[in-house]
Amino acid sequence: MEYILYEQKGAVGIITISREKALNALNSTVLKEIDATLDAVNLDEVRCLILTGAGEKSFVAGADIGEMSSLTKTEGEAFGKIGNDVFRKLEVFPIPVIAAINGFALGGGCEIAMSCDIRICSDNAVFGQPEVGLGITPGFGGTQRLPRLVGMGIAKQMIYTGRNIKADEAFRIGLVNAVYTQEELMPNAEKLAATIAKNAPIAVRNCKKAINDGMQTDMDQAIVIEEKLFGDCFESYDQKEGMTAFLEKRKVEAFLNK
Ligand code: DAK
Repeated sequence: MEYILYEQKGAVGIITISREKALNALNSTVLKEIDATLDAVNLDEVRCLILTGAGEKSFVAGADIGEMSSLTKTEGEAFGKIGNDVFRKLEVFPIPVIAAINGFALGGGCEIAMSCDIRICSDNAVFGQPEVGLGITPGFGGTQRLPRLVGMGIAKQMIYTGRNIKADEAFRIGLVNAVYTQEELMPNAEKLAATIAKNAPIAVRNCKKAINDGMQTDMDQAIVIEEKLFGDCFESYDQKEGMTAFLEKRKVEAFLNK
């Protein structure tokens, strides 16, 4: 891989986008490498992923403007599809993905963070959808995921003005769950990932699916989705171990993902 580092620490996988010279901007190679990295994650061992950017300045400064500048309509659509496919793969990835946002998260950078399950950031993080200033709309899901996360009014204001916001404002509007110093960001991301990874993996995966699928439909159907995923946990080793441990007043020995 040219631009992606992948490290597995126990049950946690860490994907680092490493194209520091261009502030980790997403060109088509970066997008394809993220896709290939996700395909290679060992889902028997890894129970939570962290996505971050290399360096102390930028998470992802957007899609690569140099690469996009000369695209035709057809090429633009193809570029958009590569990005949308990989962002959607992250969003529906079977295990939770935490975005550890360590600086600029602009355009496609904000959008890739929004495709993750949970966002935490460092105090130097900057968020924004500046696309209208470049003559385009957000193209990697920003018009869809931002209003779902922060509400339509705030999302429209951010997208129509193209104005950037800082970490404290991102926290206030619910775009990120927590803000840490730069030094504390990754330790806290790993702590959060380890806490998730300790829980019953089938249950955690089913929670992700229930929330994702249920939020796209009406409550009557959403409840049915939940029922099925709830039922799916039963007869598993982990369900039996979790409940038996409670009844025997002992700690769970281990969840085995089966
Ligand atoms: N693309 C390419 N290179 C970038 C980049 C980007 N998005 N952002 C930064 N760089 C490069 C700079 O060109 C510079 O390269 P050199 O000149 O050193 O070769 C290097 O990174 C350092 O950047 P600066 O010198 O500008 O650093 P500063 O600290 O002065 O400023 C900045 C940092 C983040 C404020 C600034 O670099 C900046 O404004 N960057 C652009 C941010 C931006 O507008 N991002 C949104 C991009 S648009 C689509 C799907 C998706 C999208 C579009 C279409 N389809 C469906 C087709 C998504 C669009 C976007 O994300």
